[in-house]
Amino acid sequence: MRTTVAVIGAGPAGLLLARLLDNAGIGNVVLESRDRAYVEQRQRAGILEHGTAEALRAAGAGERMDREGLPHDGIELRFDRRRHRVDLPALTGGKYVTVYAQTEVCKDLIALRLADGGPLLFEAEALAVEGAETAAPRVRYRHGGREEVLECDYVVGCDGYWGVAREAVPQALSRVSERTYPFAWLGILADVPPSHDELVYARHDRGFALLSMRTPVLTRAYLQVPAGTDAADWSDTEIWDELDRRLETDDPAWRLARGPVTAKSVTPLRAHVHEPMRHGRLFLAGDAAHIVPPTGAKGLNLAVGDVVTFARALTRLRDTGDPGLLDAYSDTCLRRVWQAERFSCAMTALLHRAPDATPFDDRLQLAGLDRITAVRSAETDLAEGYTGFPLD
Ligand code: FAS
Ligand code: PHB
Repeated sequence: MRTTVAVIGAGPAGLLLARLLDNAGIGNVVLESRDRAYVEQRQRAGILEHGTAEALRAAGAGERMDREGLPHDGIELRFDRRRHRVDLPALTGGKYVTVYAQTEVCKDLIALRLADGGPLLFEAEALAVEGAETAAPRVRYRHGGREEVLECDYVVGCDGYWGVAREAVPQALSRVSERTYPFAWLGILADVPPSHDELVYARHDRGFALLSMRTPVLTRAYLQVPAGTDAADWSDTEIWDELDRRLETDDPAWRLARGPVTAKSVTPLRAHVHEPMRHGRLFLAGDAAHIVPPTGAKGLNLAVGDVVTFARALTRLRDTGDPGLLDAYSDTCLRRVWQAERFSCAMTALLHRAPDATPFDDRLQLAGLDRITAVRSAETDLAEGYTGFPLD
């Protein structure tokens, strides 16, 4: 098989890239190792930045998002029994975020792709990227029990952290920066309307808690737990009791609504950046190149930023012969990636309690939060980080 762009992975990065290339009239084939059902139900991100929602609309993939997604103009910071609302549009010149789950973004893009008849091969596992340093790279993959080769001009590795694309960048040319945290997130889905109409980020001496949602009747919530925690060690009642403790407030109107927990999982917290994000005709996008701690809700949004940058650059080369944007792909994306790492790590440090935290550390965190509530420039910095860094 032959195409212009081989896209490895049908997560949000690979699927949106395929859509953008289709819209630009650039041939592409998507290889995805799992089946459709798995990709469409894999619970991950839930918050779309302002720029991500605009990119989905511009790609003609925003119709259901605008119909069913929940626009949010604010988030709440909860600490020391206090509640503080951060008014996002007021601090960012009108930007807001949208609650619309990654599962739904993937469902929409897959439906569009299959409706257009574009090649999207499920249960097609890429085995290796070959010839990235040549003008004719190829992807060796297994599909239907047979080994195949996809010839192309460019390969974009959108195959996540555990994918194969990154392996094609020689170690001698790679620089990896990473941080692992001694804690993780215990996440639940629960069949109960969210107890608040915006996300609540709580800092507490017992650890971080996040009250999020998927729909007006589906709550998503997270608790900071020690790294290596087994979700099965937490009963549903223990989870709700702990959420209640960490979300405590002096506001008599507050009450945490409990309901049946339908999913429970533990996600380790870590940060990882692989540089460069390009090696010859191979480009890395999304989790294949970078992981951020989820505290800043940046993972999915960074993946979108990478593929918007790639599609724009390849279209420019095709239309004008100018390789400038493509040659700048890695630097352009890494500048945004490091801002997202800075923001996500700062949010993680501000809101999570380290196992060896001292009373002095606790006071520093509370002072940091107090400053955000009292100083507009500090609050603006958080709001700008949360609503998203420019895609160009
Ligand atoms: P993805 O990992 O989504 O997609 C990669 C795709 O490539 C997958 O479909 C995989 O099956 C496929 N693939 C892998 N190897 C392949 C091969 N050899 N051949 C073919 N296909 C291959 N972000 C948040 O903002 N909030 C959250 O709550 C949150 N929770 C998360 C929980 C987990 C467990 C993880 C891992 C991430 C979470 N994230 C969260 C971040 C998440 O949203 C990612 O940033 C996002 O999925 C990145 O999208 P992609 O880069 O497309 O990678
Ligand atoms: C989520 O809803 O999954 C979510 C929201 C905000 C975050 C992280 C995860 O910061």
